[in-house]
Amino acid sequence: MTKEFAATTPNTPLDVAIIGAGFAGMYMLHRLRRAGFAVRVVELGPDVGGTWYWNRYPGARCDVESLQYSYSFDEGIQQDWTWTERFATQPEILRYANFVADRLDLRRDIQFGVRITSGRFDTTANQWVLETDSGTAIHARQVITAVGCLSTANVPQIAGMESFEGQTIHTSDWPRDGVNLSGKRVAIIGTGSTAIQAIPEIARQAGHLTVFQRTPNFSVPARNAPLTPETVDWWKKNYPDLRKKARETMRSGTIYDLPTRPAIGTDPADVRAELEARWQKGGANFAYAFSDLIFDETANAMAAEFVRDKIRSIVHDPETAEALCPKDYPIFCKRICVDSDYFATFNRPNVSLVNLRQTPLERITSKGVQTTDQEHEFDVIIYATGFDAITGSLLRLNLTGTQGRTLKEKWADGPKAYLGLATSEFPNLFMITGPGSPSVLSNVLVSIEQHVEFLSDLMEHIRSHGITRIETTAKDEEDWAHHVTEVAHTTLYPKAASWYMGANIPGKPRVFMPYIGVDAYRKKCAEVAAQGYVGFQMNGADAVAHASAG
Ligand code: NA7
Repeated sequence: MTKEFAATTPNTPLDVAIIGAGFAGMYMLHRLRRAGFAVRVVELGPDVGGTWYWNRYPGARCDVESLQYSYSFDEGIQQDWTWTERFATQPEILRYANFVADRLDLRRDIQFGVRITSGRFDTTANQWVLETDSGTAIHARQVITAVGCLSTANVPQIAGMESFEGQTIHTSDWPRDGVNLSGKRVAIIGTGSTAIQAIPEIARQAGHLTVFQRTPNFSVPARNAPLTPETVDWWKKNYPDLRKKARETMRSGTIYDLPTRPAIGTDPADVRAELEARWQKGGANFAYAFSDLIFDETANAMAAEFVRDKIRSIVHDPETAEALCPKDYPIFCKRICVDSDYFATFNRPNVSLVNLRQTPLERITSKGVQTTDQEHEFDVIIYATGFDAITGSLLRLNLTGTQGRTLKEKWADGPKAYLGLATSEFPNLFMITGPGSPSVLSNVLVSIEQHVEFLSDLMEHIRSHGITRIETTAKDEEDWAHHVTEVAHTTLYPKAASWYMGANIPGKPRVFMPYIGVDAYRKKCAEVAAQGYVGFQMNGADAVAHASAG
């Protein structure tokens, strides 16, 4: 039964409206409610879970180990939930989200099935007015977006798409009742992490699976396995230290076996032995084999060649193997994929690869996919074409700031946000895992907790000082954006045309969006808070003067 929510009005606004009920929105709600704020979450979907609610494609899993991809803020939750596999499946993660929502009784303050269609900041009342598709506006003093970084699908514009007479599915909007692929002729377009997880599973179900690949990806084996009770117990017992280590000392917010030496200067045989050991161990730990892999092109090339050799040794058909080998960008500069049997799947008789570099995709027909050399006929076409990452879901909110510009207009040349948390002209608006924060280059649960805790402290600060309007400055966000770019350019990341750069969306500005370094970022935020939230200008009853970070 849908709960009725009290109307908000300019005279009875919420203290805080949160947009999104994924892991970020859930924890933000819990923190603010506990601190006594009048708060409500508005969520488009019918239940909690965010990306894990929607991404139900076969094989969907988290590529961060489950014992680390979970909340740490509540010892009871941490101890009472038990993960079953090294890398959790989507259904298990969604069960976890529901477990937390039940335990903290979150749903009573979540309005489900409502889309924010637009929003504007009322400069007289110093509050946001969010318009919804239900026709009822939501008034709130502060708005916090928790819309996720990978939640607006990239549906490519391919001629003839609407003419296909079979079933069309995007992996991020997989039908909740599942899809019977048994015996069917199935196409999958895309070979990013999603497809790399889905392809082995779909190949087991489909009559025939044809993979349309434009750019091959680097992938390492997950070596997924059930967790033993001993492993789980050890983690639970040591959680306080382990969580602290992940938060404060790891670039990614995930505990990996950190490198002890650079690849350059190490005997090549030792380099290969170390890479082999990590390949056998499985997971993204592979990326941390040497300290210079992400900084030095020669070192990086050694790891890339190691993976290409693995592909060549796994895939029987030499032409297919070569087509699956990424060659034109450094390894680790697009998200490293973590798979279960991906490359071996191409040895199956019911799987074929179409190399779109050789025979480009021309259009979708009523029967299937037309490439430059032939028409391929299908019953189902699956688009595993990714997301309008990091900014897509923020821009879709259609928010207008104090200068009459929408966020999309303001960010026409790329997003600029102070600490990835706030942007000038948009007072009283904060973003969890926004552009310029570690977001997708981190264990996102760790980043979410850090943002939520920073923002709840900030909300308490402004409440106690009677602040009614808080806004960052153009200079502070400019300086931060410059710093984000500067840090990125100390690495090889910008050398790949990745979705970190916006390169997967035609017309999207090419700006490196995530901040590299969970540990450094956390320190910076703590300093900002300790200095009275330097970089934010605040006005209100106390008229507290806050200096600019510049
Ligand atoms: P990705 O990593 O963006 O992958 C999308 C794939 O779709 C990629 O192989 C693209 O090829 C391909 N693509 C996109 N548009 C087209 C068109 N028009 N024609 C052919 N192929 C196309 O998205 P994922 O969902 O796999 O992963 C995103 C993240 O979600 C992942 O890292 C996890 O963190 C969760 P391209 O490389 O552009 O040539």
